[in-house]
Amino acid sequence: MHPVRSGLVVDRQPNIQYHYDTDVKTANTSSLAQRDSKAATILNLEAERQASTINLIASENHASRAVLEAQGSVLTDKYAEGYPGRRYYSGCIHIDEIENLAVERARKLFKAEHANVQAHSGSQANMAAYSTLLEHGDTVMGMSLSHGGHLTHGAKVNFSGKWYNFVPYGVDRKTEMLNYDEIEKLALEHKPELIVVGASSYSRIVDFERLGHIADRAGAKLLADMAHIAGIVAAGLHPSPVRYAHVSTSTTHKTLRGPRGGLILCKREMASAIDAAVFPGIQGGPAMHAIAAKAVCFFEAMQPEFVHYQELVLENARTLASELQRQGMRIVSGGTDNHIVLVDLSPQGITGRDAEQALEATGITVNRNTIPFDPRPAPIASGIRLGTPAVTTRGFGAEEMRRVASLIIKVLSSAADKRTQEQVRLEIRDLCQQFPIPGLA
Ligand code: DSN
Repeated sequence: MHPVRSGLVVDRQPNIQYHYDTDVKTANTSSLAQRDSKAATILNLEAERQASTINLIASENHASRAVLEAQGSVLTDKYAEGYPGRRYYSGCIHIDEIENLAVERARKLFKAEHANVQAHSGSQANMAAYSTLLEHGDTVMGMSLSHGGHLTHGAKVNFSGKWYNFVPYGVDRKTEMLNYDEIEKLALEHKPELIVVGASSYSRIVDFERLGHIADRAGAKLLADMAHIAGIVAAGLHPSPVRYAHVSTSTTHKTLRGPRGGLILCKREMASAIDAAVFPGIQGGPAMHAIAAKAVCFFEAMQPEFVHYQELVLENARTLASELQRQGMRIVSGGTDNHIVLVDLSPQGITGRDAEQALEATGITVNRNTIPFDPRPAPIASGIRLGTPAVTTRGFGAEEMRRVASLIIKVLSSAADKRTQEQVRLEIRDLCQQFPIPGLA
């Protein structure tokens, strides 16, 4: 056991015991259970873990039963290298239909001239975009990982940082928000071929229009990675980058609430180059079951209830941030405009890692996160990143968010002893029982 300055006690080798006594209808594993009981048991345990804990990981969500069905379908079996109408395999008649459906829906949803739905992930979407827009060694500007950017925006350990000359930009020290004048200054100084905008832990509106102007002035292209905010953009509640960026990339499983996967949107004149960069450039056969699930996700995102869902995601994030603030926590940048709440734990003297572990032990899942100008390395970090997409899908509203904030404070408070932790754990279990996960119900 290792006491930290605040008095928070964290087990360094946690043996987290989940108590799965909720009445969960677990994943549909009947055939699996007969065929492979070990794998089935693990899947059921994961379903129960999700059902009986509060998921505040900002990049996660709960996909609908329809999305899960499409993903677990017969399309798993089909090879389809190539694109609709020009495949390297026969038997692709329905594969073409489903990919065309996904492409058309993505284009309509985001008002894009072209969509590629084959990228297996957000990282591969970015890799394909870079290989279309850049030569190895080119200069690129991207938001520093430690200020909220992404691994593929130039981190030294990633292909992006190894193959391209990334010049990082960050947030303003005082406001902890993007400073567009500074970005412009840097762009005019370095004259990059590309400016990448997008983030994994930035909770404020991104002014894509302004960044488009900056890129134009610097003679650069603009790539917008909207993975985190794609669902909010689709709902019209955050400005869309699609008009301003030469290429926009995304994942489909965060606020967009679809299957795990990538998406690329671009102007018509770049369509063939982007498609060729994905296949045969960096990928072989597309994951057609995931593409079918993306088609379903885009359909769901076009429904009026999806806009309402995103409104609640934003409202819940604001409630969580203001309640944590009211109870003495420091929120990076002073608040949130999206689904993310970045909490700076340095005033409490708690590390992100300790907070993450203490919260997990009581049934609240978050991730440790560096804060801008963090003196601690990423594996320890001074903050935690919270997000509201998953709990909002479950039906949490303002009242539940206020309760969640109080539970977080209780767990992280110096007074949290074993008895308090057990009380919190039971309260979380009760709360979760009232809000079943739609895909598991
Ligand atoms: N790892 C994702 C996140 O958690 O934000 C980004 O790819």
